[in-house]
Amino acid sequence: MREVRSNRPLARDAMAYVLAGGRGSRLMELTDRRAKPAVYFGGKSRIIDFALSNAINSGIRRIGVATQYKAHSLIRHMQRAWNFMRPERNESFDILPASQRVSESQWYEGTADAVYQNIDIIEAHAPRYMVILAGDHIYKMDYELMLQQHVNSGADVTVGCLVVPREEASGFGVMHVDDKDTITAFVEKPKDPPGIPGNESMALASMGIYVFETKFLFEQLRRDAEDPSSKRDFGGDIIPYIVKHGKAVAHRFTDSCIRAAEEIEEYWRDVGTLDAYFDANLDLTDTVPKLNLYDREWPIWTDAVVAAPAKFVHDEEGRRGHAIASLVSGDCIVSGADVRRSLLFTGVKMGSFSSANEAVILPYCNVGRGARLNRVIVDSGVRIPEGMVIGEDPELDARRFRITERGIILVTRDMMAKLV
Ligand code: ADQ
Ligand code: ADP
Repeated sequence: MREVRSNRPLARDAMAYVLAGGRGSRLMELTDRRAKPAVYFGGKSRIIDFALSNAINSGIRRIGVATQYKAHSLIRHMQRAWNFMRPERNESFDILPASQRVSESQWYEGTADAVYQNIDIIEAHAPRYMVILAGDHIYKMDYELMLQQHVNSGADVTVGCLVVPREEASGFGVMHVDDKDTITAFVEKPKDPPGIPGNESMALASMGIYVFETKFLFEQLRRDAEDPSSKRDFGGDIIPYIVKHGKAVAHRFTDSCIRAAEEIEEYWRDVGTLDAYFDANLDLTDTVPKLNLYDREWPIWTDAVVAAPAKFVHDEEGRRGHAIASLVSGDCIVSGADVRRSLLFTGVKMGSFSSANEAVILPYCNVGRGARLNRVIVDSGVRIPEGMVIGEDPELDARRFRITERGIILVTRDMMAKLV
């Protein structure tokens, strides 16, 4: 086994490559006009900010982001928030839309193809290691630890993994490992996921994040591109091939917070459904939330919008505007309104006598006078008309808006436009 001796973090020799092309169709109309990584989360961020912040906080200074599906607001966000890299210090930030650079007939076919088609751009940055990431998960993780394990174990690929309940594992790549965490078997999204030997109710699941030496990754991508049976996918093709013909090692996820402050539990969320998205946002309103956004050791970077301070005022009849157990961003005005266990993203205006209870209200919404919102997600830019009540009559709500099995309601601009 080779030990790392240099003090220079391996992250400085690495490039993070974020896959941000997926649709995230289980988020329904929330991803009608934007890719899942562009969906807002946590009061002011977008989902992709978590993977990108992890990369920056880990010390990585070369980043590429592959986009495909409905990438407009994602690209605009990244141009605004993530353009602080300095080429003169060998730093870079490349947005890589599927632009048919290799073949005019092809978009990115699968996740491996989204890297393969940009090999020349990556080569120009000459990173020694590649950290391949998904752009659609909420978690805090130090990739330097994964890089160190990769070098020390002599693996061809290191795969980030989590322990999940077996009945939830069929949406993941599921693996078996030996006592040194070398992966001995890997199946992509099995219908009947194998459990962990000795702990059959749980399964070891891939997080869809991988570390490779760049040279080896390119060899694999070029080999895969010649294989007519391949779907050009990391989880479906590249990783199973290496497990069979080379050395793949599992890296067990540890929350960067746990190292920093011995915090409660490891936090990783897919937020792939409206219910999961709602719960993960609402969790943040707890007094001690599972995800700490106030951690100075591991800040979540995002677009520093120019916004006036949030303001709470009396309405004309002297009713106090207030918010309790809530996250309220800049440019919000709460005027004589009652806000509880809710998130008001940038620029939300709550009118007199209105109320929000367990509401996730995305940027630049206007909640009209006397409107009441209960257990609802309101998409960006929606104007809730005066007096409208949402979340008190499931039958009425189901006719007007999207309502989940658990009764969480989604309201979008398109749905509202159909009502008037
Ligand atoms: P999935 O979750 O199904 O499986 P996949 O659809 O392959 O993930 O997307 C992975 C990432 O790549 C996402 O961030 C997505 O946005 C992006 N993406 C998808 N298609 C793309 C394309 N054509 N171009 C660019 N980006 C694209 C994967 C692994 C599993 C693992 C789970 C963990 O295959 O083994 O368990 O992630 O969530
Ligand atoms: P996304 O919701 O993915 O960001 P848009 O960028 O189109 O998609 O923004 C959604 C809504 O927010 C639109 O109605 C837009 O007009 C509004 N909006 C965006 N930025 C501002 C701003 N600085 N001031 C006021 N409204 C804004």
